[in-house]
Amino acid sequence: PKTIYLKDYTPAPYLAKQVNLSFNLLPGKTIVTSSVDYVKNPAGVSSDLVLDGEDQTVISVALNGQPFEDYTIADGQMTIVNPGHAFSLTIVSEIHPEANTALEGLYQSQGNYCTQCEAEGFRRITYYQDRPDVLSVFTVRIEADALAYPVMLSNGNLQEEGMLADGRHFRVWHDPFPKPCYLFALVAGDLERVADTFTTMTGRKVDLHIYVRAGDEGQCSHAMASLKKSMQWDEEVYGREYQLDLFNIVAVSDFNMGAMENTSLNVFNTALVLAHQETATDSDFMSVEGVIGHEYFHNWTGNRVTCRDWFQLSLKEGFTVFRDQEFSADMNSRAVLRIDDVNTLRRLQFSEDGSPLAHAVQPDQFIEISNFYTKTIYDKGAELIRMQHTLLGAETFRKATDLYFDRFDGQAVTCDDFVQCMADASGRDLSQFFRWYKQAGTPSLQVSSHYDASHQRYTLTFKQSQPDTPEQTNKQPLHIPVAVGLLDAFGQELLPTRVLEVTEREQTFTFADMADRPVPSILRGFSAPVKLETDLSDDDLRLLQVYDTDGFNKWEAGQTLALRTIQRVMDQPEADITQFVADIGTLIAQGLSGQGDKALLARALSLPLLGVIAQHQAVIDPAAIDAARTAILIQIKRTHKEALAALYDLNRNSGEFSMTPEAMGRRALQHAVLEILTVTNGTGCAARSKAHYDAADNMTDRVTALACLADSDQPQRAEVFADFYARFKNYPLVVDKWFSLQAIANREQIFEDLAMLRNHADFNIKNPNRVRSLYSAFAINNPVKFHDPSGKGYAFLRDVIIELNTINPQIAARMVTPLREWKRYTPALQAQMQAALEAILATPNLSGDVFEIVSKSLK
Ligand code: DPP
Ligand code: ZN
Repeated sequence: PKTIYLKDYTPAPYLAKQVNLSFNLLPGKTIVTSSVDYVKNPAGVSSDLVLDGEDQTVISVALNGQPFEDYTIADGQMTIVNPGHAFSLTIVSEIHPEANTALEGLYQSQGNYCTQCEAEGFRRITYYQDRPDVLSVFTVRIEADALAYPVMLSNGNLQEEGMLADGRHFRVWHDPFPKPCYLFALVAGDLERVADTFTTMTGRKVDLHIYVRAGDEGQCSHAMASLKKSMQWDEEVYGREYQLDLFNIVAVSDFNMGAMENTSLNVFNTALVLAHQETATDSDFMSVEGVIGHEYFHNWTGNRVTCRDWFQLSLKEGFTVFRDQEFSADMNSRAVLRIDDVNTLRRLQFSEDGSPLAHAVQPDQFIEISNFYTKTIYDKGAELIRMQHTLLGAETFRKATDLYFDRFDGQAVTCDDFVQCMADASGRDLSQFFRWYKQAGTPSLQVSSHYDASHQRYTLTFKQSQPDTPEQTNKQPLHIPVAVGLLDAFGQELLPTRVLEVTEREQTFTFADMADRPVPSILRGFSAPVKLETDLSDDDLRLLQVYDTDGFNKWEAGQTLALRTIQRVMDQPEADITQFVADIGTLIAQGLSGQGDKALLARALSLPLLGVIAQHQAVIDPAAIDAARTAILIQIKRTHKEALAALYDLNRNSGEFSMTPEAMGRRALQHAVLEILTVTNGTGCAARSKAHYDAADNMTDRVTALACLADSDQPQRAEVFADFYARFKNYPLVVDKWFSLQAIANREQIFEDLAMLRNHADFNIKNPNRVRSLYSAFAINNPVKFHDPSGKGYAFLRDVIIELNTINPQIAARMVTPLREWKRYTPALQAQMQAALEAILATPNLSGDVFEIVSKSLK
């Protein structure tokens, strides 16, 4: 496998003026005819036309209408030496979507045809310059059997349709906006349509269509409502209007990723479209809203302005994640969303940044770009945009994005171009800030405070440091926005939030006229993706936990106290934790008094997850972390049993099901309380969980009950899991939950359970959702058993990676993630993880995807 470098970028030798594609979808094969008008690119450095193509048989080639054979094909590329200044090239090839299990290019999902071209799937459809900086106008003709494939879609507007002989029909689609080929899409199948409309800010009517399998129409209303909200939000917040008359969403069951933003024809994993209270949890509803928004927002950030090359992936992904996060924050509770996003960032992105796979938001090199759809590119990338928003302020940030769209609409640009717009609109120098894009690793930010009573002066001193990461050492200091507020000893706010800009390795900020020592609330809203180390006392944290005006830091103070307590118990199992347990009692009492936001209280009552705690450990021993965490939960339960039971009762489901933030908060709080009440897994715990299940009128409550029963050996466990399966066996997305909830069980029989699930009639290695529901759920969300000292957990994952290597290399490579941090574990676990990685590396015919992740992990 070959490494590709950012520094080697050169403009494409030829521009594609227009692309005509014709698909003849036949039983057992598909014939693709591509006719492209090329002209030489004045900026190009070569005069050879080099086209990418894979997994297809070329039937004929014609140059300017004449049969042409003077081309060579080698290593996935067709080369034509010096074809001239302007010419048309027609290539006819044969592909096999029905045999495509990699789910890249054109493939079938449950008998329907669909495409996934990002990043490099288009080359599996036809020979083309498969790179995002070649933009062209596409016209697409699709022909298929009219009965089997009544729906035939591509990007843009329907131009022509008609019947043909032998019961076949055709449609022609035209997208007038030039686009890179990764945004091309085609769908053909037997699907039902849910329709609505949206009127844009200039009064244009847009038809909105969601296509799903027959029977799923009743699960589309949330997605449709989310789409309309997204369109309106983008107009209001960014002044961005949708440009075409039609916007399609198609839901498919077999999909490598979450969803894809193809121009006017978004293709979605069903998991991110379908949502109904009976079959989807509150968190599923939130994901659907967020991802519908995300893909819609790509219309401007990704499609209208696209990436020059794949090193710029975060240009569109980081910005679009930031946009979808802000959209969700505006539609729901901002503090809750921020807490959940930061939890994910810490658990998954910080761990990536600390692993051999650490890479910059704008990386310098890759082997397989599909391996770079990472938490770093997406979520850290979003944090970089958020910091620019913080540094500029909302108003100037908006001016900068206006400038960005204005300057680059219809172009393929770089992250540098984006930041330059931020700099130009604000008049600020952001060159130091740009280091965030180039330096991998999570920075540490140490803060120490000093109060000088005689001068009534308070100072905060920050020290930043950057860890070494693969191929990067001696990093430079970053430009870090630190949002700070000050409280007095009674919890009154002395100084509302202000943004300190830390640019030096060590830097002191002074606050004058402080009659008493204040308590600082530092990094409000998590204003920068750093590991903050403070010298705040437990008492200071306790004050922030109760009084901070910043919802995020209020929660964060409690989490820091929890982390300190967990560490104390890990160091000394008999440690006195009565103060911490009493503090939890105060939170419970608040809940009983009916004060405060329930969603926030739910999060305050939840101890940090094992994956977050692990980030604070020099050597990770999952069983030891779990033992300490569980011991604390047991003490909380024993101490506050009655109060917890009362809080549970107070938040019982009363009346109609509702999706309001208040109702979701109530369910989340009940979940958090039930989790503590059932931590000992005894007979009473099982009875409680079973009762919760029996009273449930929605999927959130059912999943809560199953999660609380998962670790149990009581008879209710089997009863409830069996009932759940029987009720929902015809809903694949719910069956996924059934798999996952068993895979996360921390109990003795887990390896027998895993074997049973693997051999279950509903398991399907070719369906990525099902594979994730078993293997990712186990390896990521069952850390104790995944890291079982026997090594059985690693072997289970190793075997599926080897099996998937030939079936679906992208998914196989993704599955390696839980092994990549192997060097951080105890020596005994390390050795077993390393052995699993080496066994994978020794597999014959290893795909480039898996090779890259495994070989880099082992370095
Ligand atoms: N570009 C896609 C997305 O993130 C890839 N799945 O929306
Ligand atoms: Zn995206």
